[in-house]
This record gives sequence, structure tokens and C-alpha cells, in this order.
Amino acid sequence: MGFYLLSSPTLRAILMVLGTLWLLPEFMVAQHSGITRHYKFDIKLKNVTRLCHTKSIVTVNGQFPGPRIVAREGDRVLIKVVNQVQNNITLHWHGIRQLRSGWADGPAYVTQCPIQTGQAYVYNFTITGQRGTLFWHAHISWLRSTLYGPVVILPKRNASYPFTKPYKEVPIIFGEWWNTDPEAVISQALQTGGGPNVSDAYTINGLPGPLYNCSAKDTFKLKVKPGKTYLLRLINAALNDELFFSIANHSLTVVDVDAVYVKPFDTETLLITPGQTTNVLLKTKPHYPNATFLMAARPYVTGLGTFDNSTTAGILEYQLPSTTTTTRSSSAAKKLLKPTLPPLNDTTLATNFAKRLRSLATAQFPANVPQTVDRRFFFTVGLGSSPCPQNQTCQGPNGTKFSASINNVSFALPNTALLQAHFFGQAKGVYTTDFPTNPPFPFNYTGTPPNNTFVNNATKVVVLPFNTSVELVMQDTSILGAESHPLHLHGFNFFVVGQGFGNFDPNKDPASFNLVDPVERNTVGVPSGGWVAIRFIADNPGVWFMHCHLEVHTSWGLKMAWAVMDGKLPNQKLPPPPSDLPKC
Ligand SMILES: *[C@@H]1O[C@H](CO)[C@@H](O)[C@H](O)[C@H]1NC(C)=O
Ligand SMILES: *[C@@H]1O[C@H](CO)[C@@H](O)[C@H](O)[C@H]1NC(C)=O
Ligand SMILES: *[C@@H]1O[C@H](CO)[C@@H](O)[C@H](O)[C@H]1NC(C)=O
Ligand SMILES: *[C@@H]1O[C@H](CO)[C@@H](O)[C@H](O)[C@H]1NC(C)=O
Ligand SMILES: *[C@@H]1O[C@H](CO)[C@@H](O)[C@H](O)[C@H]1NC(C)=O
Ligand SMILES: *[C@@H]1O[C@H](CO)[C@@H](O)[C@H](O)[C@H]1NC(C)=O
Ligand SMILES: *[C@@H]1O[C@H](CO)[C@@H](O)[C@H](O)[C@H]1NC(C)=O
Ligand SMILES: *[C@@H]1O[C@H](CO)[C@@H](O)[C@H](O)[C@H]1NC(C)=O
Ligand SMILES: *[C@@H]1O[C@H](CO)[C@@H](O)[C@H](O)[C@H]1NC(C)=O
Ligand SMILES: *[C@@H]1O[C@H](CO)[C@@H](O)[C@H](O)[C@H]1NC(C)=O
Ligand SMILES: *[C@@H]1O[C@H](CO)[C@@H](O)[C@H](O)[C@H]1NC(C)=O
Ligand SMILES: *[C@@H]1O[C@H](CO)[C@@H](O)[C@H](O)[C@H]1NC(C)=O
Ligand SMILES: [Cu+2]
Repeated sequence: MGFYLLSSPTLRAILMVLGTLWLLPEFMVAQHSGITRHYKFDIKLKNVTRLCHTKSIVTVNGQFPGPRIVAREGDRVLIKVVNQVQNNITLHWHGIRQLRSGWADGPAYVTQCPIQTGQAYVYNFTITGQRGTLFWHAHISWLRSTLYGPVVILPKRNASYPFTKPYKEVPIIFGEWWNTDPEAVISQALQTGGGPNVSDAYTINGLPGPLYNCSAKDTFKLKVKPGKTYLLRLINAALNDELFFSIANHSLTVVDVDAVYVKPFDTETLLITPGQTTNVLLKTKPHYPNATFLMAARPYVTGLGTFDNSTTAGILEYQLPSTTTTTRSSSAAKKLLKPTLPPLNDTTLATNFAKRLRSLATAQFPANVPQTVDRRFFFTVGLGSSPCPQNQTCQGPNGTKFSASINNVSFALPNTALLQAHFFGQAKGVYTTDFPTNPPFPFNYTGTPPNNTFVNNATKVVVLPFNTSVELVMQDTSILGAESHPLHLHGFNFFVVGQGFGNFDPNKDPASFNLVDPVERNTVGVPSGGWVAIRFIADNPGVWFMHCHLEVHTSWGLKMAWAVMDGKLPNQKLPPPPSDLPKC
């Protein structure tokens, strides 16, 4: 059976039948109840014009944003990736649990060596216990600036949504556009030690929209009918910016985040960090309004650095049936209403929005919050610095280089993949297992920073026995400015059991933890100048990356990895690597 691009509904239907037949013998023994879906992703260059700048970008199949993956809960997905560009490539299926399929997770030098020019690799995983929206993106350097696309996970064929069945579903993926080459931007920043050049625009489904020069024709339009419910699958694929999003004169009902259902709530504005996804219901007005409506996104910013403060917009347009022709309500005559977006530094809104998110926590979709804890970790997350090499002048803080760390370890990626080293017992010379459980030197994390802010470059991991119940408190620091950090954990969902401002107090704060219906997700914003507490069960053997999803912070070292050991039973062990796993 070959690989096909699922481009037409007919082809998809044929494939689904073929896939089912192909799987029939395996169906009896396989643990998954779905079908197998095949995709082929050719990584190739494409000339693309935005903001009147044309440049060659790295794409999947010449598409920008990249193609959608559509699957049902329980399906197996096989994506054959063929690298036809000069860059090394890996792809990550962001938020997919990857139960015992860590070889398919994708972060470069963590679970795999890159797919080099001319090589191919088949990502092979099954979607288990998840439904909603996730996304895929490149996981090497800054290539995810153009290599990204939605992952739509439909409920099982016999299951329904725990909310109004939507009339239509629309992925809305936010991105970030540079007129120059983002690879040159991060490479220059790492060389000079200064902050990277900020982007020139944000985008909605790859389009900047009418608020930018030269972009009126590059505007995403959502055409709707009155009196219907639409499901918007929102994804933040921007590199370095959390985003506020709002639609003029329409409220949104949040129903799912990071492919987990939540207790529905209405909001005018929502916040979505890089790495997060949010499904919302949009109820259209009962009658054709004499207006069109802007939907817009702009950043939520807490740090001290410079940032792209521009606004991307799309248009919500009520479309009359083509038979009706009235000059009165022609689109040109309609007024365009704009949403009121919050101030760029609206931490109150960010906090209140985060607090409203609760697991659905029903019998069918329970919140299995770990009630007991085997291991506790306290990690500081934040910026730091690195000495300027002799002979060089650096553009970071006070002539040093910008860096970032977790518990003062600025994670250095190895030259080979951690997962292979772990699986074959060859950690020596690749990584050590002494990642600090607590900050090496305590200080007032949200008060006056210490004089010495130099970090320690190293490749250290935490080793966890199978099924360890973990509680992790992540504490922002005020070193080089307090800042919100969206931390993303690979291989697991976690429960956000508590959060607050200032320094976490281990004696007082746990009393207010929510162990009943906390939100379950894969990416959480550590509040600027505050802390967040999460819990998860280490029930997935492998090596799992955890990092800030602000790409610049990851580049500076705000990342680490957990090595989860095999369990005793056969179905608690990581299988050996696939034969086509790329080599370094
Ligand atoms: C992009 O445009 C340049 C200049 O016109 C051309 O040389 C190049 O072949 C184009 N690349 C692609 C992938 O079409
Ligand atoms: C995908 O992975 C499953 C489970 O490990 C395995 O049985 C199957 O043969 C793999 N398929 C391909 C095409 O590699
Ligand atoms: C759907 O089918 C699965 C088995 O295929 C079963 O476990 C589950 O209970 C069914 N759900 C409903 C709502 O019928
Ligand atoms: C970054 O911006 C500076 C100042 O505008 C410019 O000189 C430099 O070429 C830019 N770097 C890249 C990689 O685009
Ligand atoms: C964005 O930043 C630029 C440069 O700092 C400033 O001139 C401009 O007024 C800002 N725009 C908005 C909308 O805040
Ligand atoms: C947010 O920014 C505005 C204007 O830039 C400033 O007046 C206000 O004090 C800031 N608020 C916070 C909470 O930093
Ligand atoms: C500094 O630069 C000079 C001239 O380029 C070179 O000879 C010398 O080795 C450099 N020193 C260091 C410590 O890199
Ligand atoms: C830079 O150095 C000055 C004086 O030595 C000090 O006051 C300041 O806090 C330093 N700034 C940073 C960001 O380290
Ligand atoms: C830490 O710093 C904050 C902010 O300056 C201050 O309010 C607090 O009292 C300090 N805490 C301790 C224990 O010194
Ligand atoms: C930090 O530097 C300041 C000013 O140089 C000095 O007064 C203070 O004692 C230093 N603090 C520590 C902990 O070394
Ligand atoms: C630490 O690593 C960063 C790159 O991640 C590099 O810029 C810096 O020079 C390194 N510092 C030391 C002391 O090796
Ligand atoms: C690509 O990856 C291989 C294996 O890690 C490495 O040896 C090579 O230098 C990389 N090439 C580029 C262009 O980064
Ligand atoms: Cu960060």
C-alpha cells in the first residue's frame, strides 16, 4: 500500500475503505480500534509573497500553511516525510500522547536525529484518548516558522461531541512571518548574544490581513450563514508570542483545549500561547447583519525585550445565498466592525482566562488527577546570561550573551539523539542523569535578582521509574525581567492544579490546589512573576522533551528532558526503533 495525500473527499473515502480492509487481519490483535491513515509530506521550497516581499520558504508539499492531518480518535496515522531541501528536518506532532511510540515524537536530537537531505522517515503513531485540535510543526531550529499545519482529531465514529453539533468546523492557525529568513535571524542572534529581530507580521491561516501594508488581498475570510453554530479550531503556531483573539460583536464558547474537553464558558476575548490549541463555538447572529466583522489577534507581552506589536486580522462575513441580490446589503456598503483587544500587557485578563479553564470531568470524560505524589520537583524557569567569548563584543545584557535555563541548567542539545542513547544504554558522553530537583541556589525568585546570572550549559535529564506520580512546580524568575513562559511537555498531558503570583510557598499554597476538575493540557503559561503547579503520571516510557514554547527561549536553553523507564509488563515497554529511524 502506497502513501497518498488526502486531498479530495472522494479519495479520502476510498482510502478509508482501503485502510480498513488492509487492517482487517491486524484489527483482531491490534489494541487500537480505528483505521490507518496515510499521508505523504514532501519537504520542498516554495516562493511565497507576503507584505510585498517574495522569498523562498521551506514547506510541506508546497503548501503554506501546511496540509491538515484529519483523523479520528483511535486511528493510526502514518506520515512519510521526504526531505528535498538542504536543511535538516524533523516534524513533531504537538500534543499527541505518543504512547509507546516515542520514536515518532520528533524533536531533533531528543527522540531522533534529523532527516537529512534526500532521506525519508515514516512517523507512525496511534491517537489514543484524545479528541479536539492539535497541530504539527518542525522541531529543529526555527523551521517551524513555515513548517506547520493543523491536526484535527474527530471523536470516534460512534461518539458525539458533548456540546451542540457544529454546522461547520474551521481550523484557524496563527503564525508569525519574517520578511527575512528566520534561520538567519536566530543564527545571528545566537552569534551576537542579543535578542533576535522581531517578526514583521502575525498571520491567520498564513495571511496577515488588512491591517498590514500591501495585504488587503491576503486576508482570511470566514464566510458564514446566520443562525448556525461553527466550531473554530484555534491553534497558536507563532514562534515567540502569546496572542489575544477576539471577534467583533460575537462571543465565543470555549469547549476544548489541547484536545481535552473543558467545562464550556463564554468569553469575548481569549488568550492562546504558542503551543496551545483551543476549540470554540461561534454562534452566528439569527439574521443577516448589515455589517462585516473583523476577527483579530495581537500579542500579550510581559517581558522586557522588543517585540512585534502588530495586529493580524481576518473577516467574518455573512454570506447571502447567491440567489438573493439586494444592492442595499451588498458587501461594499456594509460597515466593518472591529473588536476591542485588550492592552498588550493585560495580565489581569490573562490570569482570569486561565482560571476559568476546568476539565469537563464527567463519567465519560473524567479528570484522572493524580491524588498522591511520588516525586516533587521545583524548577525555576527564566532568562540568564552567558559570558561573552574573548575577542568578541556581545549584544546581550551588559555585553554578555542572552541565555535561559531551568534550575540554572541551560540545556545543550547533544550530537546524537537522547532516546537512542537511553534505549541502547549508551548515555555516557551524551547526557547525565543529575538534573537538579530544586534550584541549586535559592534566592528571592521574583525579587531582586542575584548578581551573578550566568547559567550552566549541560545536557542533564531526570530519570523516572514507570508510573511515577509527579508534581512539578514551575517558578518564573525576575532575572532580566519577569515573563510569562508557555511550558510544553512532550508525551503527556498534565493537570494544572494551582497557580499564583510571587514565590511559591510549599507550606501554604498546596492547600488551595484543585484536585477535582483542573484543566488537563500539554502547554501551560507560567505566570509572569509567578508559579504554576502541574501533576502527571509518567506512564509512557521514553525520553520526553519539556521546553518553553517561545522559540527564542528554547534556543537559549529553556528546555530539559525526562527519561521514563520501561514498566514490567510487555505493554509498558518502548518497542525498538523503526528501521528507517534517521542516523546522526
Ligand atoms: C523562486 O524564485 C527564484 C527567482 O525568481 C527562482 O530562481 C527559483 O527557482 C524559485 N524557486 C522556486 C522553488 O520556485
Ligand atoms: C507502525 O507501528 C506499529 C506499532 O508499533 C507496527 O505494528 C506497524 O508495523 C508500524 N507500521 C509501519 C508501516 O511501520
Ligand atoms: C464506541 O465503541 C467503543 C468500541 O469500539 C466502545 O468501547 C464505546 O463504549 C462506544 N461508545 C459509545 C458511546 O457507544
Ligand atoms: C536584523 O535587523 C538588523 C537591524 O535592522 C539588520 O541590520 C539585520 O540585517 C537583521 N538581521 C537579519 C538576519 O535579518
Ligand atoms: C509598536 O511599536 C513601535 C516601535 O516601538 C511604535 O512606534 C508603535 O507605536 C507601536 N504600535 C502600537 C500599535 O503599539
Ligand atoms: C500597561 O501599559 C500601559 C501603557 O503602556 C501602562 O500605563 C500600564 O501601567 C501597564 N500596566 C501594567 C500592569 O504593567
Ligand atoms: C583573538 O583574535 C586574535 C586575532 O584574530 C587571535 O589571534 C587570537 O587567537 C584570539 N584569541 C582568542 C582567545 O580567541
Ligand atoms: C549591568 O551592570 C550594571 C552596573 O554594573 C548593573 O547596575 C545592572 O544591573 C546590570 N544589568 C544587567 C541586566 O545585568
Ligand atoms: C521578594 O521580593 C519581593 C519583591 O521585591 C518582596 O516583596 C518580598 O518581600 C521578597 N521576599 C523575601 C522573602 O525577601
Ligand atoms: C551584589 O552587588 C551589589 C553591588 O555591587 C553588592 O552591594 C551586593 O553585596 C552584591 N550581592 C551579593 C549577594 O553578592
Ligand atoms: C552556552 O551555550 C550557548 C549556546 O546555547 C553559547 O552561546 C554560550 O557561549 C555557552 N556558554 C558557555 C560558557 O559555554
Ligand atoms: C544535519 O544533521 C547531521 C546529523 O546530526 C549533522 O551531521 C549535519 O551537520 C547537519 N547538517 C546541517 C546542514 O545542519
Ligand atoms: Cu519562555
